[in-house]
Amino acid sequence: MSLTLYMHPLASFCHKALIALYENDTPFHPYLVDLADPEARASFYALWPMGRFPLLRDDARDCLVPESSIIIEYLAQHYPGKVALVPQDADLARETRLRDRFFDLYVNEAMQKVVTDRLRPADAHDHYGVSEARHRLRTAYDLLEKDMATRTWAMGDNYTMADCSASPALFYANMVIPLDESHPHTAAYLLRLMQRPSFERVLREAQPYLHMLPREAADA
Ligand SMILES: N[C@@H](CCC(=O)N[C@@H](CS)C(=O)NCC(=O)O)C(=O)O
Repeated sequence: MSLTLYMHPLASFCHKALIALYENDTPFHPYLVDLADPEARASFYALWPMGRFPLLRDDARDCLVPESSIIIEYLAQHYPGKVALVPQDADLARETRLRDRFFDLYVNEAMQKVVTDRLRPADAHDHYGVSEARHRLRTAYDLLEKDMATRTWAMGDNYTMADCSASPALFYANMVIPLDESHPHTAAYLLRLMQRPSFERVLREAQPYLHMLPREAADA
């Protein structure tokens, strides 16, 4: 087995890469990085000084691949499987990348801004930034609601990389601003994502760590 994924089972961008690996039953070794452990943190930073996971190591090709979208592109290119996560057609591939960016930048990162602010000391909250992030998230929900009224998956009938990104982004965002009755099509889409065996497995594996999430509504 040549692939190692440096990850944490609670981290949303790691979920995205794990979903891609599980979708195609790609063999890999999961390497849990505990950033709270000084030794583990130092070795991870020595490998990738940006200190962000997921990070993929491929011994067969002797390379290191950071960034969740690039990891999925790399897997699609070098370890393709039954699910074409990046379509062959150039226009469809570009549209898939746009939707992948949308979920990462406007849903996942907005959600993370709200959640990580809850971990800050009482005198260091960024109320303005959190309020902006919540506004961005609501705008993203409204745009998605229109799209998901007529689509099964983010790109239509075919499951792609954009759905890998959507899964953890919407799962955690739904805890920050519930989709409930206001965005029924997006809520139904999240349910479909959660019923997909790849994401079901990721959530099952994250279960023992979910209590670590900062849930108190310090930003409400
Ligand atoms: N753009 C990166 C983002 C990766 C990222 O933000 N990872 C978070 C976990 S979801 C992380 O490594 N956090 C650790 C830290 O910030 O110290 C990607 O798509 O992989």
